[in-house]
Amino acid sequence: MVRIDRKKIHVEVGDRVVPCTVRGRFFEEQDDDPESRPVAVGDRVKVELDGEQGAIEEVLPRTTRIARPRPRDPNRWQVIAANVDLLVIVASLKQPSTRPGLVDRLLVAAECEGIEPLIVLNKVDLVDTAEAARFAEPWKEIGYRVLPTSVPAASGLAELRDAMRGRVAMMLGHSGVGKSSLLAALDPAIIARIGALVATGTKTARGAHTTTSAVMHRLAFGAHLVDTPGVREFGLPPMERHDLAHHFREFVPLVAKCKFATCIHDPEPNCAVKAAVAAGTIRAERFANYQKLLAELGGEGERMARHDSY
Ligand SMILES: Nc1nc2c(ncn2[C@@H]2O[C@H](COP(=O)(O)OP(=O)(O)OP(=O)(O)O)[C@@H](O)[C@H]2O)c(=O)[nH]1
Ligand SMILES: [Mg+2]
Ligand SMILES: [Zn+2]
Repeated sequence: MVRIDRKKIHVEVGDRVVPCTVRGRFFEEQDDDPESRPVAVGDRVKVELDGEQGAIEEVLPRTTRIARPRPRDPNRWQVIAANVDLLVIVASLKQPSTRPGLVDRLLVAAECEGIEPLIVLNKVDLVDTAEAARFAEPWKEIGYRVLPTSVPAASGLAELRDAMRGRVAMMLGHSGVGKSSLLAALDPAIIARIGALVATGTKTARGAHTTTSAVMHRLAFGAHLVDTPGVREFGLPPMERHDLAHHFREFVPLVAKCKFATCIHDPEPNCAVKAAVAAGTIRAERFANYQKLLAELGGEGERMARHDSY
């Protein structure tokens, strides 16, 4: 499923995109709000074709899901995209600037679902090389790839295509970091084919096109890419507090060395993670972001994460 609007669910079938209706018990819950339908962008579906149209009969099991609390009903989760296997976290240092805390939060979301993350630092034409390198270092040193890109300078695009080839990728990041611009730069034919920037966005007061719903695009070099609206807030996936440290990859080798097996690496004594922070082998900023996310997960037994604004 590549796109949903008020009336139809659009499904890629071979070389075409076919508008479909839904059928069967699975969809009984469906209401008018496209965001709340039980089929998500990226879902693999069984479709019965009838000429130019189709009917969805079944949604196949999902391998991964990127979800967030529903804006109007934060206790329920909404799947933004299914079956994604590369999460492209798009950041920029200027216009707008991205806080490292958002990158860490999105990394947790990716790690949690077993989705490979790729951090893209876009708009590097607006900053000097040293500044870009400083931003990237905390993630590079723990083994994440950080790819600098610039749309006007067309830099980093070939590397981004290589990383995406054969994958179902999804871009997440603040509004205005350049997700849709990257999409159009990766495959210029996309604008001619579907008018991406116009079709997927609305014009803001400042004249920019902002993406209003998640849309999956098939790119000519052999990849699928889900462009999403900018995130202002992104809730943690539901998890036990104890599990959070497992999604901070440089903590993982240490957690077994804490004195208490139930250690959440915050108040306890003899904590190997905190010792590493004190020794400087774990970055204080990463640990501070860990503590912030831990606080959001609430008390013992409380599984649902509150979400914080970015
Ligand atoms: N200088 C510079 N500007 C860029 C770059 N990439 C995108 N822009 C500009 O940044 C603005 C926002 O770009 P979009 O592609 O609409 O950003 P977006 O992330 O899709 O935003 P939302 O759809 O609102 O989430 C546009 O004016 C782009 O021309 C870049 O690499 N360098
Ligand atoms: Mg956009
Ligand atoms: Zn500990």
